[in-house]
Parts: sequence; structure tokens; C-alpha cells
Amino acid sequence: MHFDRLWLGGRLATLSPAREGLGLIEDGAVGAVDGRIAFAGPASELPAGWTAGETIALDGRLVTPGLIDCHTHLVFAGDRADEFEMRLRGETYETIAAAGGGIVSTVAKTRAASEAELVEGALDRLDRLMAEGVTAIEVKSGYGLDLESELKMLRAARALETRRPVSVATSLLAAHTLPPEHRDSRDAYVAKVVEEIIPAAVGLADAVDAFCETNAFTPAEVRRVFEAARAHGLPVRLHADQRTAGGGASLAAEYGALSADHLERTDVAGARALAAAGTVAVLLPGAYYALRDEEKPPVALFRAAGVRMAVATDCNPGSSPLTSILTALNMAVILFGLTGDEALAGVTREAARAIGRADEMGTLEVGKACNLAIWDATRPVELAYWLGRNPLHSRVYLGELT
Ligand code: DI6
Ligand code: FE
Repeated sequence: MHFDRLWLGGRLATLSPAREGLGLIEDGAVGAVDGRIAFAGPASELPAGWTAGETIALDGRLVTPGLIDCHTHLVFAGDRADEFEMRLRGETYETIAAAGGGIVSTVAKTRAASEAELVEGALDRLDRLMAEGVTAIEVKSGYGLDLESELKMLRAARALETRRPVSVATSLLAAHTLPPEHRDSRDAYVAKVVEEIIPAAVGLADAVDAFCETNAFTPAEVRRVFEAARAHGLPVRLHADQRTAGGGASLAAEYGALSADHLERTDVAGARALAAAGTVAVLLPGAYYALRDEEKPPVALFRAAGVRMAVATDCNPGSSPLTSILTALNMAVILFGLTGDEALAGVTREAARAIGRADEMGTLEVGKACNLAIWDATRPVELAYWLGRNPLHSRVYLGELT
């Protein structure tokens, strides 16, 4: 067998479901052909007589699948440092939004920005994620809230893939909040999302997301959005049970959603529904932390019910100004009580499911994209251990060192 490139002598965390736990392999080898994994296993099992265009010594380093940030709002204009300061003085996320700030203040800036400006702003944040081993991200729209601006955001998100060695999955989040011009016509806005924006986003969006919340959209409105997504063959995801318990997890599960996200206030029925539907629970500790939330997602319940858990940054200018996936991992173990193994699975194998790309990435298995993160570390838990120290040694995207 001839490999384009072969890495030898590493400690592999394959995340292969065929192996136990993280699927650790000592003295492992990974071989790439045409950007795909052609071999991942113990070096002793390499096919006899192998050759390679290039052989790279790992010197015992830990190798994981490239990390996947499966929930971000990476594309936006401006920032909300002013509102951050208001919250430090005691105002809440909800009082600021009710007074005309919050998401809609980012909407105004994002509508005014050009597509090129949005791309440049997002690249700055993307580079920080990539420097920590991220090889795939999900990016949502949701700061346009009109046809043209939502499509502009999705095009900007897609453009990131042409500017950096990274995979981008896009989600249309037109149902993020009511745009100011529809304050007195909720129904007309939902109709616009259903009749105009979703059909126009086919081909640009890989999924449809919505924010089910008292100050965003009701379960009945979310259903209308999800029905339209279904009619256009788009999978759905949901911001669910974040600030209030609204049956969001059950609603997401009912529609076979790829993921339900946040989930600070999900109940037993919601957890069971997620498990039964195979919907991934995406935990976003950055938002919990930055909003000083007092409720945590019911991780023990998820574990007991057999819910798959992912971890992401939720990078956005309001509730989670977090551009570090490793910090999200640290928060997931320290604040939410995930084990080191669960946290790592949450930014690899389970994150791949949450973006509907489990066949493509998220584990070190033959046939998947050869996206690797190589770490100056030996124990997987070291990724979640340090705060502010980045143990990434190198990053491989589609078989190429980047
Ligand atoms: N939940 C969140 O955490 C973000 N959106 C959402 O639906 C917040 C977005 C923002 O505040 O700008
Ligand atoms: Fe979010």
C-alpha cells in the first residue's frame, strides 16, 4: 500500500465506536491517501511492504481527530462590549434585549456590513479556533433577519472555507429573534421565514435552526419553521430550554433534529426524547458562564438516558464571546461535570453528528477525511486541563499539514 503521508509513533485517540472509550491506540499510525484516512491503527498492523511519500514521526504525541466547533455564530459585525458593561452593573440579558439591545443591536450592524467585511471579521475568530486544532465549524446566520441579509451571512460563512483550510457547515437561523420592523407583526415575519427565506436558502444552508424562547419564538412558531425546513429537505437544530423551560428538547426530538442546544432547563421527558431520537445535546458552557446562569444542563440525566453530548463555543458577541474551544472544554468538565473523555468526544465524534457529518469526520477511521490535531500531550484530559495554554503541536486538514 502506498500512502501520500504516514504519521508514525503516536498515541491515537481514534474515537472509533468499534473500540472502547476513546479508542486509544499506543504506537499508532495514521496514513493518508487523497486527503482521506487509509489506515489508522497500531503500527504493527500496517500492511506489509507499505511505502509513503512522506513519513512523519509523532514521538509519542497524542493524535485526535481535528476538533469540530459544532455551534457558532462566527459571522457578525461589531461587538457588544457596551452591553457587557451594563450586565456587569447588574442589568440582565433579558432587560437589555427588552430595551432594544441584545441580538437586534448586532442585527443593525450586520445589516450595514458588506459581505467582505463580515468575512474579514469572522476570519479573525476562525484563526483563533483553528490555532487550537479546529478543522470544522458550524456557522449560523441569524443577525440579518431579512432575506438579503440572511443570505449575505450564509455566503460569508461559506466563503470562510475558501479562505482557510477548514470545513464549514451552515445553519439558517432566520428564526433567531423578531426583527425590529416586525415588532407588531410576528406572524408576518414567521410567514416570511417559511415562504421566502427558507426556500431561498436551499443550497446555501446545510440546516435550519431556531431559537425557542419566551423572548424569541414559541413552540408553535418553531413548528411552522421546522415544517418548512422538512418540506425543503433541510435537517433542523434548535436553541432549546436555555433561559426558560419550554419543552424545546422534546420539540427538537419530535422533528428528529440533528441537535438541541443549550438545554440548561431540560427535564426528564426532554432528555428521554433526545435519547430516543438520537438528537445530540450540544452543551454551551460559554453562554452559561458569561450570563452567570444559575441552572446547568442536566448532564447526569443525559448520561443516564443515553443522550449523546457535544460541546461547542457558541461564539457570539452577546451571550458567549468565546473564541477558544479548549476553554469550552475546560468549562464543560469544571462547570458541567463532563469527564475528560466525554468532553473530547463532544468536540469530535458527537460534534460531527450534531452537524450531520458523522460519515465524513469526527473519528480516526478509514474512509473519513484525514483531519488531525496533534498535541504536545499524552493524556486526552490535557486538552481540558490548562486554561490559556494551548498544547497544539500541529494540525492536518485533508491530509495536509496546515
Ligand atoms: N442563544 C444564544 O446563546 C445566542 N443566540 C441564541 O439564540 C445569543 C446571540 C446573541 O446574544 O447575540
Ligand atoms: Fe447559539
